[in-house]
Amino acid sequence: MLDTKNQLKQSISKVDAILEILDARLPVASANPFVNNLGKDKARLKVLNKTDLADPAVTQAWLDYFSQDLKIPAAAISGTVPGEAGKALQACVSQVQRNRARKIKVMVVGIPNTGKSTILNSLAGKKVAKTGNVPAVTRHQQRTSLANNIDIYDTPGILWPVIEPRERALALAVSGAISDTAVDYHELAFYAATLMIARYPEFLLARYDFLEEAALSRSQPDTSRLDASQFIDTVGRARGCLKKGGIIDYQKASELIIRDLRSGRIGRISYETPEDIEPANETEAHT
Ligand SMILES: Nc1nc2c(ncn2[C@@H]2O[C@H](COP(=O)(O)OP(=O)(O)O)[C@@H](O)[C@H]2O)c(=O)[nH]1
Ligand SMILES: [Mg+2]
Repeated sequence: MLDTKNQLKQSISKVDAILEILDARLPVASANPFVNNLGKDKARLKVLNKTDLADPAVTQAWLDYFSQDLKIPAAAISGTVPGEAGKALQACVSQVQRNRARKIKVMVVGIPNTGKSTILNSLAGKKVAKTGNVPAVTRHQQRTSLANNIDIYDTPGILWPVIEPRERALALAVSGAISDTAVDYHELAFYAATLMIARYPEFLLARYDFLEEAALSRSQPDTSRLDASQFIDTVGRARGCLKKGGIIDYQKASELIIRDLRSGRIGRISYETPEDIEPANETEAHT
């Protein structure tokens, strides 16, 4: 890991600006903790990507938090929407003193699955990087020359071990940053259900119309509301995730819920808010 940190340090020292790609639904958990430190003297833009999947109000709160509280320029985009990546790049390079004779070197950093390759392809206007909902498809650093005298460097998405808080690791796993073979769906579904029951109960009612409104009503005391296990159980039963003898297949039910959440079918959901982070003021503390 020290090695990869040194590599990152070297790569950063060679470029003029950093385009830091984050998942808008989890902009702290999806950040590489070393970039804050290694990139602090560089022109940099925090790109909150996949905003189409995130809660718009929470995304706005993150933009305010980064740009006003932390004084780090930030932009929210959907890399899959034509033109949006270009706007982010523009905002990033506008911070660099331009010397027209020299190329501007921009490095794209980000953990797996945040959308680096999608953004790179959008900037290049053609397919230069492989994309996919599979972590770490980019293996080597590659350079792409763009118009406007800009060279962009794509780095492999390296995932840093997130040890705590546990929620951060779980948010990462739900986002797809961690290989699906390495995740425990039941724990993920429990985490996701807890979050959605607390913050997005109306989305759950709309998606899973067999749920009883009273069971998710905010006006009910917590004890009479559906808890995460009961929720998974109810979804499993209603959607026919059953084993022999009519026993709920928790694995299947959990996978179904995670698939629904990942695809955006439940709604635009953010996993972290600035309030979740601020009390401990941890954002920069890890670096
Ligand atoms: N909904 C949505 N999906 C996106 C967006 N950007 C990328 N993706 C998807 O996220 C997955 C990972 O993207 P990719 O570019 O391969 O990520 P990388 O691992 O960082 O290079 C792919 O399935 C993309 O289609 C976005 O803005 N919105
Ligand atoms: Mg990639």
